[in-house]
Amino acid sequence: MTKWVAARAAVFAFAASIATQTMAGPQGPLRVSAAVSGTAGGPASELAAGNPTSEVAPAPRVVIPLSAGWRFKQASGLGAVEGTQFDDSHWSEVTVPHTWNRIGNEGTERSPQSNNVQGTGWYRLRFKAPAAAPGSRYFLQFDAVATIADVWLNSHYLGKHEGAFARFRFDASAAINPTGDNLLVVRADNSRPQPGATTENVIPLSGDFFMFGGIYRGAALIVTQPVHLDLLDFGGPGVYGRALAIQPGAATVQVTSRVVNNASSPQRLRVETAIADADGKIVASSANAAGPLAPGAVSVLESTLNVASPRLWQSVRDPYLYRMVVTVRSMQGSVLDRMTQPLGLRTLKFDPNKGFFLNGEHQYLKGASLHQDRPVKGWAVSDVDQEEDFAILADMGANAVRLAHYQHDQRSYELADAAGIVVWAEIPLVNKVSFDGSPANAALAANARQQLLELIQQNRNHPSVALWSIGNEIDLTATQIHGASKPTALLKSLNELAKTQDPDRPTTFADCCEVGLAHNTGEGGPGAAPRDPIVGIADTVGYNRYFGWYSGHFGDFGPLLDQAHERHPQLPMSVSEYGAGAALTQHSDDPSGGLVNSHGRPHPEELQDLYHEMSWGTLQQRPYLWGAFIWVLTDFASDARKEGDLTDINEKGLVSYDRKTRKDAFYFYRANWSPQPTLHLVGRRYVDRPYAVLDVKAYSNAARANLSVNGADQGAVSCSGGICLWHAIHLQPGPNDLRATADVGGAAVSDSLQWTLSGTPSVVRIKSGDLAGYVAVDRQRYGSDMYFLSGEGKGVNPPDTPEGKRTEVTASDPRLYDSFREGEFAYRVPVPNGRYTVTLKFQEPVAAAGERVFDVLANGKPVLKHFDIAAAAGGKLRGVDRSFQAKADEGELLIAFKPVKGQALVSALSIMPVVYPARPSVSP
Ligand code: GCB
Repeated sequence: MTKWVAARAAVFAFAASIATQTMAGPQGPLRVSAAVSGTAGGPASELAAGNPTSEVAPAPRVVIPLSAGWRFKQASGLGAVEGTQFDDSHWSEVTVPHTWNRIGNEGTERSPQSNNVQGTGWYRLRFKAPAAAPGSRYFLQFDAVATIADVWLNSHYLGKHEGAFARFRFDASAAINPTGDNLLVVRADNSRPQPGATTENVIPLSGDFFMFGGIYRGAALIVTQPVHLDLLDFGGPGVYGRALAIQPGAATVQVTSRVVNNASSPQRLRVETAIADADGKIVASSANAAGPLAPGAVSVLESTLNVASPRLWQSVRDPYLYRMVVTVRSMQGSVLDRMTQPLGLRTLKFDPNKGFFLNGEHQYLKGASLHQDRPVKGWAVSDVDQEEDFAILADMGANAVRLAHYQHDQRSYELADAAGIVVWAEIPLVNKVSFDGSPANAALAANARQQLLELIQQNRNHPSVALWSIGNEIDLTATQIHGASKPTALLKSLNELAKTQDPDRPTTFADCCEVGLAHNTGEGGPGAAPRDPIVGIADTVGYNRYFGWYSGHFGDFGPLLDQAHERHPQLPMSVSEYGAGAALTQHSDDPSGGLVNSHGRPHPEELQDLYHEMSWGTLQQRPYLWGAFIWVLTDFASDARKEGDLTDINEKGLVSYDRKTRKDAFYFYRANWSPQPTLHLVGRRYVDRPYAVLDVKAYSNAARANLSVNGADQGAVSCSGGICLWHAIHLQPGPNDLRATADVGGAAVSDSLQWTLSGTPSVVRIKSGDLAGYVAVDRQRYGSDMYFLSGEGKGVNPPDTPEGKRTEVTASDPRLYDSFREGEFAYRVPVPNGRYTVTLKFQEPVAAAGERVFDVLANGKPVLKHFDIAAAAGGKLRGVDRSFQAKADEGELLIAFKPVKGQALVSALSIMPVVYPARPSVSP
């Protein structure tokens, strides 16, 4: 069944998708390989015409990549650059994709090779158009230019595109020289958004990611016949599919095609619509005479086709793809245009109590968020780069991805379709809708609507896309500055727009700051201004929460999610972000030993492990959640960050920025999510160890795993929740070889690593309350806080204390005293039997003499009675030491701290064997 539903003049400024390789050469027909999606021409379309061979006639649409030969200069204030007389001979030669920015490096200082300058970059390209019949139409296509693009062809201004992430096209037919030289000039402008800037009304106004400038995705010239499928529909392909009904016996699919007549006379046409299966066999088709189409008209044709016994798109289990092929022919039968698009048949359901259902079957969406950048290349990534990211997701066992915080390259959505990864797609409406806390102005709202329409039109045919997200943490900035936040009107209008444009997909929204649930804000604190209640505007919600990282404790996560569920019993809910930073060179012996400086350094890798173990433990127990998305799959550039061992990088990735290192936490998820046999010893980068006795951990999906150290069997342990733990394993001084082995469903797996014990088992030095340990001024090495029972690790300077406001302890080595353990607590320190000198290091952070008094007991015997640090040291923040001897009989020393008044406290412990003076030699 086919019907014409509309015919009107073409008015849209931007449009369509495609990606193709098919070119008519002088040698005649080309043999082309099977196209995946978004292609013009190809075997399936020939099959649609009833021709089962792969010998394909030249496609009527020619797509010529414009990648090589560009001249580039990063400069503002240049004039007449679009003019043909302008001399660019001294400019750099570049290929597109290209960005001028470079940001994010190892080390604690910004690399001199960085370029974080945001502003204007100019691109110039000379090219010749291909031979084409008179009357042909010419379109310039950009897959993305950041952030604003102005485009001139042969000095004619073609137009402006505002928004860094979507594909856009301009009709260049009037400006092109079809037979001679052409000069294409593009001004890219990624100025930092601020009042008065060119980008002041282009979303995002802010965000924790660097906005790389340039023509950072592909560019192409497209030549079509006068009659063609619409290229100016918000970057969409001009052909859109929709399943009206899916039953086991048949699926009813509606294919909407937008046909444009740019000829000077009315045209009668034949439009063929076909659905091909994955092998290219046509399983449904219709053909209709259409028109006459008036000159300049865009006509919308709907065809309804039935696919018998449909094979469903079943996520990772069976991501089966059909293809829609629309062919526009003249009444004489010649092909005028053709478009192939992916089609996946599936149903989606989001239930507030039971979670997500794909084709009626429950699935917990387990995924990670993904940014699009890499070192050096920035946003100018290749298809191969994107393939690598999706391979990482698949290896981890994810079945979902949040393509944050903006529209990604087409290749990523295609990869998700093919791999069966469910996609959360979103527009870059991040952190705020205005600079002053007021509602979005009309220009910004229009830009957000445009970017939403582009996202939908360009990606609606991808079966992987399950949700359109209309914003991320859109009141975060307002919350932080305690200002008002008024995003409601804009969010409502975006939500309505998404639902009108695509009635088949739910909307969602990632929340930071709902009352009682703020993740990293002073929300609810003194002076907090009322904010719009925005959770519930979209059909579903995601909570971005970082308990145990930015704020609160791991244990807060579950109860607060339960409260949110109670507050919104009808709202399908997910966790759209949770994560923790991890530096590859910073380590902790016990990551629960101290407080993390979430916005600073260090960020021990082991804390990320613990964070994810605790968080996933909480999330998997909540069946009402429809999904959980780790923040974030890989490290990414953010020039606001100086964290861990990196600069300008957010290192919450499970994989390093260069994708070369999968951090330990990656394997925690692989052990939990993937059926692949997994066994991974944890702490592999923490090679140089301070303590001889420690717990060894592996991540595995085996039921049991075995450990050997230096060839000596340490026994098998049972693994639970992906974690296998061997307690109190002894290392020898020097190198130690650890090897774990297991059997996963009949497959033998093993993992090995080497750790070096730098000290000896009888010397133990512990820096209390410190996550990463310290090498003292006298070169003695203190491990991070370890062997403690109870108490709380703290610092003299709370995390996030600004550099200028840091307090120093007065001591010969102040750093040794700047952290502490507080409360009623003990240390159970494993040491070989013998006598030891124990030195305890103290400083009093806050109390006056007489306010904090405690006893210290060694193996139950008092060694310090009514100790008062401030009294002993002569005031606050002064280092003071006390030593005593104690004997270990059963392989350990138990040193207990018992409050008498206030809380007990210690900053460091040094345990050394008592050295007896050598017996004097007796001379005869
Ligand atoms: C968030 C944001 C994301 C940040 C992340 C973080 O909530 O949505 O853009 O990168 O937190 O690492 O703080």
